[in-house]
Amino acid sequence: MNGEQQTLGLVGLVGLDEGMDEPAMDPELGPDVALLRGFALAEAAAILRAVDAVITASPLRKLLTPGGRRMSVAMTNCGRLGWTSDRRGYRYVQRDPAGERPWPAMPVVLRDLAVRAALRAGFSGFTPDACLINRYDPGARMSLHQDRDERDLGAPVVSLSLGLPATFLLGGAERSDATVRLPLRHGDVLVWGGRSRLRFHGVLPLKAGHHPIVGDHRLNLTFRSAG
Ligand code: MD6
Ligand code: FE
Repeated sequence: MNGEQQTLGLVGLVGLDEGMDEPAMDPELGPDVALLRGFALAEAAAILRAVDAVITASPLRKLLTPGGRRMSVAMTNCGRLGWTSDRRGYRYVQRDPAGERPWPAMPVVLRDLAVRAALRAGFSGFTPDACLINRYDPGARMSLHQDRDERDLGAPVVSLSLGLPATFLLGGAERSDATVRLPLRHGDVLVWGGRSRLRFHGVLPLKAGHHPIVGDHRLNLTFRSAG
């Protein structure tokens, strides 16, 4: 655990206006979760250029689960570590298994956004070393899971949504716990950690549509301190 990583216990839905007197709280989200609506809108164009460069260097691919099923979401990474999956399991690796070269460096515009979002949500000292890039085409989904492959579970996960909207399911500590449905739209950033770090979550099948900047899919970037 990283002792510097601390949560101030800020909860809920924080609006666009940095000068707001009090953040709009949403008790539905639970402790140590913040949904920063539109947080990335101002930098969206620069972020998308950076993502394109990463995808050119380390192309998106649909990974195999340890159980042998092909994931519907296409993935790649940037940063010192990248998340991957195959018959041997889920893990973080320093090299892209497709080509055995290091993952592309994490672009400063991405890292900076993640650090500012974490701070805004009450997590100081966030030092992401991994950024997983997910592309959802229509019908792609992510079943309920916990994020527990990271070494430092004291650090939050910062999740940026771009392009088509999706419905995010936020559950509890047990797979069978009830879930709340959160619509995630272009530019939204979801931050969670602390008491919510190991909650189950997933994404419903993406509805077809067209986004004027991103096109016919959704991109999701998750930043973590993995190693
Ligand atoms: C997604 N996100 O939004 C998938 N995990 O496409 C995740 O699995 C996720 O958004 C941990 C924290 C935030 C997330
Ligand atoms: Fe996750």
